[in-house]
Amino acid sequence: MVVNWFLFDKLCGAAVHPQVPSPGDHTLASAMALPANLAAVTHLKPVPDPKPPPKLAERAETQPRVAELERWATVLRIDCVRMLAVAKSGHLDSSLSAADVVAALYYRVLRHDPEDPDWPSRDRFVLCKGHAAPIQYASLAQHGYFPLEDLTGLRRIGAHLQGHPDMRRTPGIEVSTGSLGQGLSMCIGICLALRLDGLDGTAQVFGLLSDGDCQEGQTWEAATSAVHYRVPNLTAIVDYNHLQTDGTTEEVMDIGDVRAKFEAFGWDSVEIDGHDMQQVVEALERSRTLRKPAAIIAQTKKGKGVSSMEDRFGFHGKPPSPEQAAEALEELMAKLDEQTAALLEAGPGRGVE
Ligand SMILES: Cc1ncc(C[n+]2csc(CCOP(=O)(O)OP(=O)(O)O)c2C)c(N)n1
Ligand SMILES: [Mg+2]
Repeated sequence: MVVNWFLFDKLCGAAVHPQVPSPGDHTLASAMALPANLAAVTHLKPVPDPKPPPKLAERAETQPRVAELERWATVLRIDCVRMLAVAKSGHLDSSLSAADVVAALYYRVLRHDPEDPDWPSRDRFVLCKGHAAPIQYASLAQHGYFPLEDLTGLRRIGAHLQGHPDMRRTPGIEVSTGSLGQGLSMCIGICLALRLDGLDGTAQVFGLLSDGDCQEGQTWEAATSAVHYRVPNLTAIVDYNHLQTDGTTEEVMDIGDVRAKFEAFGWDSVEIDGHDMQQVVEALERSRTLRKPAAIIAQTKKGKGVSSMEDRFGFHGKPPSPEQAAEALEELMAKLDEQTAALLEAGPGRGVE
């Protein structure tokens, strides 16, 4: 492999763009006053988003708009590219595929409090497709569960951000995952534990599964048990991107009409476009009002947001080269500029859409 060290040094060594505020500037007003052009930020050091995530109480009062969530999904995608380019290892396209669902959850739907991570009544999020850990790490860091700088330690020996989520190491991780097929069973275990604590009426458990999870028999055993035990507080989201390590899901092991399968198992089951934020938010919020297990089949594209990678086979588990990272960041930064400009134009009002 030919490495463009000049470009790499440039990416890693460039100074923070002067227009990016310091962490102390975390106010909505400063975010709204920020010039839209952030395109010059092309280094690999994560920077705090000038528009910080709303706190739990704020989200309950005035929920973030769809356009805000779309912008935060881009922020998370940018973090993922940076992390993977530094680590030179990990699952980028798998993380990008899930970015919209994860942004909708952490920035709006989940009742979670980074200032009180062990709050008993919190909602639980389980990343069943644990290999997409970077997208969850980015979200946790942006919410202050741990310093943003830690993202650059992804996959380093001894670092707390390992290749797959580890509940013993990383604040905000509920369950250690990575072995495909086990996540939904763990979600049901959490639901049953919440019932014993009298919390299943308030705390919702959200599990994010992949195509590979749905190829595992254990997932369908879990689907049976969720109905058998009348679990009222479970939402399973399938990040159905139709691509895997060795080819399309249809070639590897076709899982067919996953929506119909969950329905046949007795679940409420809907199918959505997993990159349409309005649909994502509506489906997630609706699911918590149902008092039965709910499946959301999110049709997605692996690598979403990075054109060279989007919906293309061959990127699974491969980190971007310095050149690919630079190109991806340029595209995502342009998107972020566009989304920031649109929000500035729309004004600071926040409301439910
Ligand atoms: C039980 C099990 N077998 C194999 C693996 C190795 N593995 C990691 S990711 C992956 C395939 C990923 O494809 P998919 O499930 O569609 O996830 P995507 O990244 O597309 O969301 C495999 C086989 C694993 N993590 N667990
Ligand atoms: Mg897949």
